[in-house]
Amino acid sequence: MAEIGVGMLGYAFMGKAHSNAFRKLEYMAWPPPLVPRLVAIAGRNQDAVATAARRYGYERWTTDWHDIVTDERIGLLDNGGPNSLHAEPTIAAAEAGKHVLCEKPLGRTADESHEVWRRVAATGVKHLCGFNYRFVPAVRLARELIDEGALGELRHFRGRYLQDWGDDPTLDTWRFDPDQAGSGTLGDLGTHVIDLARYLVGEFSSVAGIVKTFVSGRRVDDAIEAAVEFESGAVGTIEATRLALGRRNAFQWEINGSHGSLYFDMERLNELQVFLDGEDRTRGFRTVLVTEANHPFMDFWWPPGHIVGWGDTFVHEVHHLLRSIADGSDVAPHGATFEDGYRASEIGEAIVRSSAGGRREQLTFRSLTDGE
Ligand code: SOE
Repeated sequence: MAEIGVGMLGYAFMGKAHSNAFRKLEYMAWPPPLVPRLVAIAGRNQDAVATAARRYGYERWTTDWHDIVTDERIGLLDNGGPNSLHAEPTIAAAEAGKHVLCEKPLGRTADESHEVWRRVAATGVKHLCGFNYRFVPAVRLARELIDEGALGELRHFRGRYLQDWGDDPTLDTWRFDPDQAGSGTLGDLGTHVIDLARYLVGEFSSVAGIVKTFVSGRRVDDAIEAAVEFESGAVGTIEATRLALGRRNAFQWEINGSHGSLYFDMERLNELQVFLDGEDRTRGFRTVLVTEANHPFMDFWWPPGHIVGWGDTFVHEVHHLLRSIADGSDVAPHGATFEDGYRASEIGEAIVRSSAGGRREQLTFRSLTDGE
């Protein structure tokens, strides 16, 4: 089997989730489209990155990401670093001929995200932006049901990503530093909701939003709320906060169509709530446990009812990218490309403009040639 050398930037939360995914897919998706070889991991703290190399099984470690860009044994850069380290290493790796996976948000601003998309697309390498929630089995099933027309014409999307760890004013994290993060909850959680709405419903046409900071002295947003319209005519709401006390990782969404509805909650990620027309309306939603043999991604795992976990969505995600690299198939529509990463940033910034200006913002998206 062909191999691909992996260079990882970052050893913290995403470094752990992605390293686990590369190791696991080799034996769980047998045979793998490519055998991932963990060649090098880069991080700023020498002790931490050396420990991560030993822990996850990288052949070597470095405190300088340029070493990954110049290493000929590496065919794929996986960038799980802080947002301020997304653009430069990703562009450099692509321009050195390496395929790239970059965590969300693609950039700290729409300008930066557009620049990454434009420069990387010009190189012809495969690119995927780490919107891993597209790779939840229940989400892929929802997309299949929608594509089959089971819900009919989509009318509403309501999505919210609720966490509560942001309530600690003493917490010291790059996610609260506007220079490193770009934005706060908007880029961290809001982009997940925006991307999932784009994946399941379609392109946004306008937003009317409120961006809020509650914690005094905090220099990034704590919460975003937006009423949105889609090009299809559907309407909806987007919400994201890291101050929803009691909500640990509640990414919840609901879609209402002319023939049915779907509801999902990340804290119950193996379940999809389904209501389809023609059913007895007194029965309401029914719970589908998305673990049947004919359900998405289940060929990776276990017999029906033996559920999967949050980390396994990254196994599905990196498998999708490795297969695109191996057989030349497109990352889109099921994987988020850097265009999706850029558009999520553009929509997020429209919410910020709407909040500042107190008016609804119509969406316009830049093309690949804008800004050349
Ligand atoms: C923190 O809010 C975080 O780790 C996000 O950065 C991830 O994208 C999300 O999947 C889980 O929560």
